[in-house]
Amino acid sequence: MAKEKVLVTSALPYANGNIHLGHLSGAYLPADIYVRYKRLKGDDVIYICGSDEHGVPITITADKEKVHPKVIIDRYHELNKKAFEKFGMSFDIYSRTSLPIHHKTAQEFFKCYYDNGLLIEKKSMQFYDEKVKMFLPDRYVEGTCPRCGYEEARSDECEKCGSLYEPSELKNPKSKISGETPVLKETSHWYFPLGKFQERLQKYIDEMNKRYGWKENVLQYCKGWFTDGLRDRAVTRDLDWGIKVPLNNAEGKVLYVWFEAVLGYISATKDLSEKRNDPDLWRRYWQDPNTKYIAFIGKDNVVFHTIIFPAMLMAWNDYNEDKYILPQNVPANEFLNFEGRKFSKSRGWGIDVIDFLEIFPPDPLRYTLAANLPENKDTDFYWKEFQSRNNGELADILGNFINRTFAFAFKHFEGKVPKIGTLEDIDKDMIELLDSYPEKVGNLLERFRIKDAVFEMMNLARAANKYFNDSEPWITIKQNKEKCATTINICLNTVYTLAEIFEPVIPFTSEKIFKMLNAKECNWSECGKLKLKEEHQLNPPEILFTKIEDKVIEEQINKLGVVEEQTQQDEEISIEEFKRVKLKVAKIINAERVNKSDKLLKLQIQLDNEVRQVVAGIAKSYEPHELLGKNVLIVANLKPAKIFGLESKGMILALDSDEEGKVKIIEVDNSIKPGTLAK
Ligand code: B3M
Ligand code: ZN
Repeated sequence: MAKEKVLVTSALPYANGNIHLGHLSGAYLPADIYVRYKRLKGDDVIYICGSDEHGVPITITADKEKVHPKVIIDRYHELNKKAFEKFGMSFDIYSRTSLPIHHKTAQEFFKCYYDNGLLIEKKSMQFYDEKVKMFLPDRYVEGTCPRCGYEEARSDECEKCGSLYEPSELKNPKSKISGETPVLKETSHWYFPLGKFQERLQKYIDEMNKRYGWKENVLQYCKGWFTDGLRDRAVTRDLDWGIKVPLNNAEGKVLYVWFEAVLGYISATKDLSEKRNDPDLWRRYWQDPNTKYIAFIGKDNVVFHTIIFPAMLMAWNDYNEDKYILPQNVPANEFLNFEGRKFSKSRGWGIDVIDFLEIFPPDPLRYTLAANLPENKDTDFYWKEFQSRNNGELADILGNFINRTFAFAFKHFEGKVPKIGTLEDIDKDMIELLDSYPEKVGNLLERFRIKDAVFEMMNLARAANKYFNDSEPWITIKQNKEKCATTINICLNTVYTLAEIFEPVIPFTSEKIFKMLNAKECNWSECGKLKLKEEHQLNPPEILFTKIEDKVIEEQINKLGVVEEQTQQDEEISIEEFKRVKLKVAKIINAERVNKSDKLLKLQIQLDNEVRQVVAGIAKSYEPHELLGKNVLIVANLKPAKIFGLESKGMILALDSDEEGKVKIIEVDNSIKPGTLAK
């Protein structure tokens, strides 16, 4: 097969925090597995990544710590680079968007669009925080999504439903700096006319999908945006931290972080060219129509990689002789959750890669994550699953097979590869199976079905154990040494194949196995063949996997959520203050939905000798009939309010929402008389 030229990128993580396991599953591990496989195939691959060091995410973190953004990016760039290295990420370069080469590249793109009259200058109303006297871009404002009603939506983008909108459309905006309601104030920005590219983008995605099969989740996201219709997007922001807008009249304005971050892939490749002293390297990938460009990302970044970045490249190509290639595929993953909930640093939920690798080696983590990638739906990391994948699969299946094979070879054949003799059916079947594996696994990896590929890899180890058992070398060694030699020869060759086939997933282990075999990894086309020559000397076996004890896992589980108690310090109040709140038992005697609201229920509740109406936001958690006759706790002396035009007198107490957004009302035993005071 002809060699392919492959350019692979993984999303550039913001250098404002540690990489956690969720990041790995989304955009990094799958890419690394793919890249390692392509390299083994002998394809011409480069793998590009780096830190995203501008934008509001960085300045928010800097503000919190009261330091300059540079302090933040330097710290996290180094930490993340190290974490990735330890995890075995095989980037050709891990660059940074704060480098001059990147600033220059991004400004060139902006200038190209500007000079050719593509950008539109528009005055618009932007949120402005009068207290701190600054415009509030992006994530400095939080509010309710104008499309789906999600209450923690960003100023121009909703994480929940994925819509993009103008800041002025956001409902109930709040400044994240001062907590005040910001005002809208006029400012002027340059806009990229995304709408002009809609038809071409649709055609591009259609064609790529037809030729290369895009993932259904990615196509669905794109379809959503096209249906809404693409609109002009501001590519500048009022902020000091970032890449200066390369125009004279643009004081205090920088390029919008997403506009420049995607170009970071290109400048990182230029950075690699410089480091390798090969000035044209980047052009050989980015500007060769034969390059296969695969962009690995998590689902929250889809629009930027399937619509905005391609449109930017198309626009460049319209005006320049040196033309860029577009992504051939964008195999975005869904999210990995942690023990049933979202990763959350502030709640102490989840674990950073750096911390993980202090306790456990990288390969068991790589294997566990790979076996459970969120390829088509969100998945979860569970500590118990990690333990059982390590103990029950890596150690008991893969490790065990390699151990018993080596133990046998050393005990009975002086650590040398014994001679292969007459083949029986069972041997032929095993040899055939080995031979079929590279293609089987390769086909899956080519189509980004990494989880399935990993499953097949472990199946080969399962089949190998069965072959060993069924061949009974411990019996044949006494009765028919030639047959025993054949078995062990095939087993050693199977070890070789396993080391090769598993290399993309557990590279550190494969390296150890190659050392034990005293052999090198070969091209993928040689994988699965019987390559070990008779009499070849092996090295003594090493321990490949260590079992993880229950108590080690329990220790980790016990740490979950601990930060919550330490950092969330509640404000203290006096007993008098508390006594002002009248908590009373009330019986729900009627409940119905509120017209046009999917959140609210209208309840009639009975206190001692009074019936009141309360409007409660619990419609997503309870059907009206479930509530009838229940005794609940209410705040009885809350000021009456009008909710959705309905009078509401009091508030029903409920426990904070769980992961699905469901709340639980606080029920009181039915024998308690309504109106009873709680103290
Ligand atoms: N830094 C968002 C993220 O870390 C963003 C990706 C940039 S890719 C060019 O999820
Ligand atoms: Zn939304």
